[in-house]
Amino acid sequence: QVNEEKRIWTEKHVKATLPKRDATSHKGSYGIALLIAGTKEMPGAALLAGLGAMRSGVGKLVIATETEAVAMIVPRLPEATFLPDGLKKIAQRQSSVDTFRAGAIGPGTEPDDLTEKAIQVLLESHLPVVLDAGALSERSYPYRLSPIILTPHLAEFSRITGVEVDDLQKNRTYYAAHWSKKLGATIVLKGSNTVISFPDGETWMNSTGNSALAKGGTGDTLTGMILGMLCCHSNWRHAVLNAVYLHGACADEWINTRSAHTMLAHEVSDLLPVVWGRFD
Ligand code: NPW
Ligand code: AMP
Ligand code: MG
Repeated sequence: QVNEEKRIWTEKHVKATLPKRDATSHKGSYGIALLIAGTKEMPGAALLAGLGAMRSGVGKLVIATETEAVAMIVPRLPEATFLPDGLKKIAQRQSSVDTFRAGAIGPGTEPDDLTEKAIQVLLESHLPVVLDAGALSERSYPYRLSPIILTPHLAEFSRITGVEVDDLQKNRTYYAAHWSKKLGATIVLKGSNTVISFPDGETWMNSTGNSALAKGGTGDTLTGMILGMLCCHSNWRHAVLNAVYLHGACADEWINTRSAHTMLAHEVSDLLPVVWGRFD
C-alpha cells in the first residue's frame, strides 16, 4: 500500500525551513561535502555540480574526479579542492570517506564497475548519499540510518525500475512513491513538477521551475545543490525539498526578464544568491 497523498512544497514551507547562517559559525560548522563526478570527457558535469554545492551553504567541497578534469574546473571554481583520480581511489578504498558530512556521486560518470564499487563504499558509510546520472542503475539498497537520495529524470527512472517512460510519465506520483518505499530510498523524480517521495510515503510536489531548465547540465547543478543543502540543514528532508524548490525558483527568476530558451545550467547557480536572499 502506497500513500499517494501529495502536497505542494511552497514558498511558505521554504521560509519556515531554510537554515540561518549563525553569526559565530565557521567553515567547519557546515561540514565538508564529497562530490564524485566528472571525467575528462565530461568535466563540466563536475564543475556544474561543484558550483551548485558551493553556492548551497557547504563549508568545504572536495571533488573526486579524473586528474585531467581538475585543471579545467579550477579556473571556474578555485574554492573547491580535489581528490584526483578520486573515483578509483574511493572505489578501491585507498581514500576514506569518513570525514565528509555528505556525498554525491554520478554527474558525468559512467555506470560501470568502478562507479558501482564507489557507491558501495558510500552506502557502507554514515553519510547521506545522493545518487545521480551514472550512479543510477537497477539495484537494491541496504537498510541504513542515513538517507539515500536518487535523482532520476524519466529515462533514468525507467532504467532503474524497468517501467516504460510513458507509463511513468502518466503516473509520476504513484511510481515515485511506490519505488521510494520499495527501494528504501528517497526519489526526486525530475521534470516539470518534480515529485519528491520519501520511503515512509511522505510525498511532495515542487511548485517552481520551467522549461528554461530543459537543457544539458541543469540536473548536475541540482545534484550539487542537494549536496550543499544537506551540509547546512539539520533536517535532511528539508534540504532535499529546498534544493529542488530553489533550483526551480532560479529558473523562474531567469524568465522574469529573459527568454526561456537562453538559460545555461551554471546560471542557475549564478542566480541562487539573489533568489535565496529573498528568504533570509
Ligand atoms: P530522447 O533523446 O528524448 O529520445 P542520458 P543525460 C532520454 C552528463 N552531462 N524525459 C533521452 O531520450 C550527465 O551527468 C554532462 C524523457 C535520451 O535518449 C550524465 O552523466 C554534461 N526522456 C550524462 O551526461 C552536461 C528523457 O534519455 C536519453 C529525459 C548523461 O546524462 C549534460 C539521455 O539520457 C549532462 O548533464 C526526460 N526528462 N531526459 C557536461 N557538461 O559535462 C533524458 N531522456 O543518457 O541519461 O543523458 O541525462 O544527458
Ligand atoms: P537532467 O535531465 O538530469 O539534466 O535534469 C534536468 C533538470 O531540469 C531537473 O531538475 C528537471 O526537473 C528540470 N527540468 C527539465 N525540464 C523541465 C521543465 N520543462 N520544467 C521544469 N523543470 C524542468
Ligand atoms: Mg542528469
